[in-house]
Amino acid sequence: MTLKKGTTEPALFDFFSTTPRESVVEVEGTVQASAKAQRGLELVPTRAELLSPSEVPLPLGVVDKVGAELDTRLNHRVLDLRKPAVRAIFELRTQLLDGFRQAFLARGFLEVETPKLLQQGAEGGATLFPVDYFDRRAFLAQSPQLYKQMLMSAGFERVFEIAPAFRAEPSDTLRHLTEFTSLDAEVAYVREADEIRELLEAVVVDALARTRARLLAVGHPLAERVPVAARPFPRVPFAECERLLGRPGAEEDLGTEDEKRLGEILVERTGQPFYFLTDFPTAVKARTFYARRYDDRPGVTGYFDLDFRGVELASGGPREHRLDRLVANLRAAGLDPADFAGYLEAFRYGMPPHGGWGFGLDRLVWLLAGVGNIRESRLFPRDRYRLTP
Ligand code: AMO
Repeated sequence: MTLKKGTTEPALFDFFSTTPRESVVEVEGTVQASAKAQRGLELVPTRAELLSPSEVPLPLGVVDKVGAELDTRLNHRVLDLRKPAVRAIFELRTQLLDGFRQAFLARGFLEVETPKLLQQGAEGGATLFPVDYFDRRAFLAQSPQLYKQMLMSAGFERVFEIAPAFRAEPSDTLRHLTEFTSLDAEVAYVREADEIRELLEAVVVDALARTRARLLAVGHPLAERVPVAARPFPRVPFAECERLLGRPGAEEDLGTEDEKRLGEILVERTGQPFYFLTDFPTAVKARTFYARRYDDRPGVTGYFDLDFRGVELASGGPREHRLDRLVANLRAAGLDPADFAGYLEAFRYGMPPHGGWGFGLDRLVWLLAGVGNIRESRLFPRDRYRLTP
């Protein structure tokens, strides 16, 4: 907008010099070409109206270059979201969501929405949020795991879901939230892990290509950060990971630090940002009762993780579709099959072999946007300490 003392009508000049920053105004005027203006156009106002004033002082600068602490930014998130660089993260997120949805639909998947209020959890007790459900206790879904598997028995051969997942995750890390968006997929008639991995990498490559193309088309500042991923992604067996970490045969699950170190080694070695960690040992997946066990390969499952530069983005694998084995796995994990009656029923009337994965959208947005913390990938993040705004 062009305001020049002497040339702008005095009342308008006063209006703009006294209206506090960040107020909402309606302005009419003439648009003119201008070499000086950022977008090559300027507005010479003829009328202005204050629609909603902003209070002063602002708790958080919107146009100032000085960065505020993340906590301050999240406490006053609507002001923070007004910054173009912050908004850009959500433009990226929008395109990624659409890219994934299109990639699934192009492959014949049906989009499903499974319940988030559950009688029992999917992934074991520790990270469940209990809620009062009239005179009973219910839990918030940690994952659509049980339902996406049940749908395989319904004859829905390829399903995907984009929905919130809730985890009472006490750890205060850069990569954990208590509410995150999970992109889940499940497909019938797959037996081997590689069939699932091939589908996952195809979906990821396709979703990223769509996202990148859309962002490039509008000259978006984050477009170039979306990688052009090449298939196949490298596959590194778990036993090899343990050798690289200097603890061969330990059969311990990978922690955050292990994933980071592996990321440094593997990205350097393969030149690829995405890679699979494959063949998780049965001992590591002992609690993952729904993971298929192979009679001819007793020590390993087909379970895998998909990592991006040292951060786990997804995990999945072939499921146990044989009812007797599933019940045995539940018992071995210390769970009572009676608590899973609704789930187990789906295995009693014909269940095809199946498999799938869960993919954390927020982690991908966080890493692609190049921001410091996963909290910045959500509009109003939830963590161990934050329940508001
Ligand atoms: P898992 O527990 O590995 O697998 O979760 C799948 C993916 O979800 C993301 N994720 C998280 N993101 C942010 N904050 C969290 N607290 C958090 N927890 C998990 C990660 C992770 O890779 N049912 C299985 C999937 C399957 O087998 O299909 C599951 O939920 O990116």
